[in-house]
Amino acid sequence: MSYSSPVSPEQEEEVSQLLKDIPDRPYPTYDELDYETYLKAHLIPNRPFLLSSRTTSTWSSSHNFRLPSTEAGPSRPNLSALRPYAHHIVPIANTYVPQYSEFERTERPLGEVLDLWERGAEEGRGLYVKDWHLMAEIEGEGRGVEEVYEVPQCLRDDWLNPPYTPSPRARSQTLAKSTTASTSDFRFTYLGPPLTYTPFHRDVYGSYSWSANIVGRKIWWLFAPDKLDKVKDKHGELVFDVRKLEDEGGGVKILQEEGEVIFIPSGWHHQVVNIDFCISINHNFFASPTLPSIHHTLCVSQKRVEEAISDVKEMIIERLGTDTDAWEKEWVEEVQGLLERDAGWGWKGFWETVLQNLNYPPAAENLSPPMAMRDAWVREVIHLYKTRREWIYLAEVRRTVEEIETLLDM
Ligand SMILES: O=C(O)CCC(=O)C(=O)O
Ligand SMILES: [Fe+2]
Repeated sequence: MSYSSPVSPEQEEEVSQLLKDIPDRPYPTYDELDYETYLKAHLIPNRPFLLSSRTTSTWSSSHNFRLPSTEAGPSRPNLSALRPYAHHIVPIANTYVPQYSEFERTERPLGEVLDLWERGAEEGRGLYVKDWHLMAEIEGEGRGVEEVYEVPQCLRDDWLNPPYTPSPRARSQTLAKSTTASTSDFRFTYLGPPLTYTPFHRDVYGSYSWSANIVGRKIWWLFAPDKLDKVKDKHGELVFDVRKLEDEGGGVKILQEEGEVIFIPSGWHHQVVNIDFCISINHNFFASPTLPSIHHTLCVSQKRVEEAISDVKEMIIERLGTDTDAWEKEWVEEVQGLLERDAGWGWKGFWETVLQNLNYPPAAENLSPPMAMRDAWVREVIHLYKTRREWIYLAEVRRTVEEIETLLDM
């Protein structure tokens, strides 16, 4: 059985409206991108690009997950090819039920969602499987991710995810990373019917992301950090859906064709709508050129946490007084605990990730920035960190930073 399309005439109309007036792409699309161009024209200046479908044409998923379309155009999804993963418990957003600044979220076995889509059930129409850790699941089951994809060469210097290996990961390799934040896995798979979407957002930690369309096409709206003036509501808050705004908020609109990979710069807001039934794979990631902006994003997140719990600071001061610095140590630790829950990591995770990637560079030298440049970015963030009071009060983190300094001969 395959996907039976329950798209209503209204939805078809919506799709054709979305496809109207797609402007020319203001960013390059490469058949092949050498590392030097990637670094100098995109990573460092933080500029988007796309890779053509040539990049993904050799991926297993490009063959297995696609059923040829009846007409010229994008493929249909081969849902039967996803059955081997039916037992994975996957996060699902119901895009028909917005909730606060997200959608209603549930977790279900993938097989149940595939059933709904194959039956053409009404209930399945707005469901979007997102943030499914397919690669981690495959590796956890002792197989290699080559059964799905291959990370493009220039994107292998990835400091946030386990280093790319096509074949099954040796147990020792999985364990080596297990004490650091970089074990956290940001290799996601997304699948959903036409018009399911991801609301306007910026990616975790201020990371970059790349996203490959295995099946179907997506429309992206991209907003550079200095282009956010038209995407705020009357309270000054960022909107949920830029399609509701005049001129769609003035973002750069891009139609990403099947097979193409898009690169989203660090700190850029974006929104994504699936035009066809889509299966896509993305990585959130960063590398040494992004360290200063990741550092900055963590500082901003920390400030927000501090403001949210300023009453706790008063309570600590009341209890311990200000004669010694005991209150400040407790406050700094309290803030880190909440930061880890709120932002996903704190300074411990940040510096352990840096150390880990210096000790075990994830990509070959010719696919990474020159060592002197890498070290200069690391030095820059060490210098910034040393002006913070966490440098004084978080002793364990200080030892990690000192280990990094030794590595860099500082
Ligand atoms: O494809 C989607 O729905 C969202 C992808 C996304 O936000 C990303 O790759 O950063
Ligand atoms: Fe994103």
